[in-house]
Amino acid sequence: MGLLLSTLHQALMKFSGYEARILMLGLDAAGKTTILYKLKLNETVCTIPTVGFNVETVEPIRNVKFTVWDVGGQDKIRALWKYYYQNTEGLIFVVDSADPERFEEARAELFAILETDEMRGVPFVVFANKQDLPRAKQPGEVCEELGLRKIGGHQWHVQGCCATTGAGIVEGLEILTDLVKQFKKK
Ligand SMILES: Nc1nc2c(ncn2[C@@H]2O[C@H](COP(=O)(O)OP(=O)(O)OP(=O)(O)O)[C@@H](O)[C@H]2O)c(=O)[nH]1
Ligand SMILES: [Mg+2]
Repeated sequence: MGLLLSTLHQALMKFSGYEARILMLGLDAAGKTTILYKLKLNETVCTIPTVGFNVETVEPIRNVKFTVWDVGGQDKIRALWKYYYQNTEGLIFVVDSADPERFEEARAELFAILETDEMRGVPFVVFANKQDLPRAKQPGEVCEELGLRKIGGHQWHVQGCCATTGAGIVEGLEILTDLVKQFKKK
């Protein structure tokens, strides 16, 4: 019975299209892998810089099953990001809110992603991560520094979060889910 229900559930999810491919990008050490495994395992894992990618399917959020691709953000491997754009339905862009010296670099990378054909119209959530650190900038300030209001053609939201405690992550993804649903309807 359990198996039947789970098969039915999977079929329904497929039928209703309630699955989404989510890409998670951001500069190195922003906290992407920490976010991914907080979501997947509800644990704060000890990370090393990602060379390549991690991919996990996480528990459905508002009925949408997310497959999250977390791609390494070190300068030398950012050229590989473009190979993950195809079929992306939502973007998570993670920023270290306590590293304002790199906001400009983060802004340039985000704008470059959003300008590509494959990412046209894809909604995104900026996670203003590391809000636990004393010098972290507020999400509003991160929004200003990233020039998000200048971006047209994409629905977006800025969410303050702390990957190590998990605060704010589900809230941000609930909003991304709503944006992805609207995007998929189009
Ligand atoms: N204080 C604090 N540290 C965090 C937070 N999130 C991540 N970190 C730390 O930041 C460091 C980098 O985190 P990662 O998750 O490996 O960063 P990443 O974005 O995956 O980095 P790359 O794989 O190199 O692209 C680790 O030491 C984490 O423990 C947070 O919310 N608060
Ligand atoms: Mg990583």
